[in-house]
Amino acid sequence: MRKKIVAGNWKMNGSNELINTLLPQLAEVAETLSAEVLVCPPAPYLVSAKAHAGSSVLIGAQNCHDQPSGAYTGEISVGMLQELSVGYVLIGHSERRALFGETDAQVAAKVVAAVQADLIAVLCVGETLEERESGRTLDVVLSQVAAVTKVLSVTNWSNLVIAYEPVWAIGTGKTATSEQAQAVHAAIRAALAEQSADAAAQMPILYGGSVKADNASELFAQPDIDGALVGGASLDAKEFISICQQAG
Ligand code: G2H
Repeated sequence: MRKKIVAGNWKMNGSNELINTLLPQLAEVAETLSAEVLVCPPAPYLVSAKAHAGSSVLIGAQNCHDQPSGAYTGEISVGMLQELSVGYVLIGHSERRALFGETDAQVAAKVVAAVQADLIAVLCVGETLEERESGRTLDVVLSQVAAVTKVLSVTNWSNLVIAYEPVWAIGTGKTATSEQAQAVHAAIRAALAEQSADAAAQMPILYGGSVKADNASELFAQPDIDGALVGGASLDAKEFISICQQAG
């Protein structure tokens, strides 16, 4: 039985005030849940987020570099995250891929670096509207997943979480129907099972893309949807807490 995970991706949003108010409220609720609750604020807030999150809310970064150190202005290494006891990192979010030109190869290198530093990598994959409408959803998504699984040994898959986020559903208010999402999640799990049935059965696969309090429970009821990666709705304490509670 896979544990549900609800992760909040604050993107380039947030403030000291949001850290100080939202996280303690969330921590109180998260203590009562069996689902894991993860919050990924912008990097400058990681330290204070850890301090306000208590032990019941996990804290993650939104990105990392694949190199351990060097002349990479503006970047963050996995060793730095490790030193801050930040245990999770989002990798390959569609905004990173589309706006910052991250390729499958770079995403895979980042995942390997994160896993080698014993972080949990949340690998984001998803198709654009054009790719969906031309019938290429599974080709695109499965090749994004394969770019990582071909370089990450199955013994390290326990440090991997996959987030399926159709690009056309991100921040648009359009959510994939629970059936559309389930179909892609099941296809991802089936593709993973070709390498290891056990590791595939244990892999958490989250759905992301305009998840809100009023569509979460239907998504969570699907057999291969193990939680959510939540953007906009994770900035509102009441809304995000409700999503976490629906995960159980
Ligand atoms: C997808 C999601 C969080 P939103 O990017 O990663 O954002 O819930 O705002 O669509």
